[in-house]
Amino acid sequence: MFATTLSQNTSQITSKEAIALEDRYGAHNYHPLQVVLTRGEGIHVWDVEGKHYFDFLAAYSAVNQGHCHPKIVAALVEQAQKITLTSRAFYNDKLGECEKMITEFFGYEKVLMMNSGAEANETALKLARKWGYQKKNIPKNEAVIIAVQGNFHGRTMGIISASTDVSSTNEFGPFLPGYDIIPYNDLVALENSLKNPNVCSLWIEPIQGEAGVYLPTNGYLKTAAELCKKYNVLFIIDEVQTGIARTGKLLAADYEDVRADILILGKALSGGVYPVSAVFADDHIMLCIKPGEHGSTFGGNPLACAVAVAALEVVRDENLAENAMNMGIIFRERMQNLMAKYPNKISAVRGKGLMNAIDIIETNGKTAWDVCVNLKENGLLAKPTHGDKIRFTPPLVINAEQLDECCAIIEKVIAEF
Ligand code: IF1
Repeated sequence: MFATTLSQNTSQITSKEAIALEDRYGAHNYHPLQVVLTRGEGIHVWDVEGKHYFDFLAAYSAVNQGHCHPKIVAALVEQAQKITLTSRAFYNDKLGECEKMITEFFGYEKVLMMNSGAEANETALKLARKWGYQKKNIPKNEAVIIAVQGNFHGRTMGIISASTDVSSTNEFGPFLPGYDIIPYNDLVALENSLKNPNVCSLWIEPIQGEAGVYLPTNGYLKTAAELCKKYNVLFIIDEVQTGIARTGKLLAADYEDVRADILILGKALSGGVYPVSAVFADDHIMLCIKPGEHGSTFGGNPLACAVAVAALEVVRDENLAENAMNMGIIFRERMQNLMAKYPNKISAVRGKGLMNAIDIIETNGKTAWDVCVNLKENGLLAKPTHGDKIRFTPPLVINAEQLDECCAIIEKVIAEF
């Protein structure tokens, strides 16, 4: 049993004080669970009173390598004492080496490094439009991007312009034109939309994370890729949440041997240590953007590069995809048994690798939120999404013994629910 509490309150502030400060001085753009974290290590986090929790969110799958992974932190610290930011007005000794390593890691000719997942998605959309005008001869300003219902790609204006989630769009209009939004996992609707010669790209998540871990039918990605090829349309796959070993393969698209024309990564590309995102494509696409046409102050900075290389080396050296695959099988079996035992409390179990979710049936006014509060009281942190779904995405370094302990906590809380 891991040491469950830190010996003393290592922080100078109480939970109550920290929450009050955020309430008074911070925007109210989140509704966090009432827990104030001060330390993380692997799958473990502690609050300011020293209470231990298993982290089953991993910062929405940004901490796949575990909190404060020593190799990644060492890379950060070492680089931080040399040079952190040169801007792209000059070269530096880290970017080229990082670009070589990560393009070989994912099998692309080129990469454009950004910071947040949203920025990488915006970059991919701009790149696809450029390609559409230069290579598909789409009339200027007529390019159309196919998005799908239930998507989540970030919070910027260009991205929410394609959102079907009212909490992402309400009172943020007017929106960017040039999207055709079709149902997810619907190949008939997709082919109809692709027939429009002004379509430059299809843009989807291989599993819809925010929507509640929705997996498309087996073969959807493969056929979508074939249809994109047939209609000369770029296939953009957003693996910000599903990528980097989360689903049991390096990329979720690997399950169907699909290679995106434009691949988007973020989150765990840095192991949660620093904001790093990236857009991958081959030369005939990537070189449509010329010098001075796109950029970012921090994009591809030396610190980000040092961290990204270390973070990917950890994924490779610690076989995190294989572990996610194996632990995920155990986890879903435990959840399916739990659902069989309490069919009036859990209505669905979904997922791949260590990207899983359960649907909670509201009981006596108790919701998924209440389950997460009880999980917290029992030492496990998870967050509901869209009301009745609870996403379970622990760091991919979790071992069988820890997983058993965490499943026992979930089973206890559901039994008492
Ligand atoms: C929030 C959600 C998850 C993403 C995919 C791009 C981005 C995300 C597939 C943008 C980001 C984060 C954002 C964060 C919570 C979290 C989230 F609930 F919002 F949707 F994971 F499901 N593509 N997802 O999942 O990356 O700009 O944030 O670096 O906004 O509350 P980002």
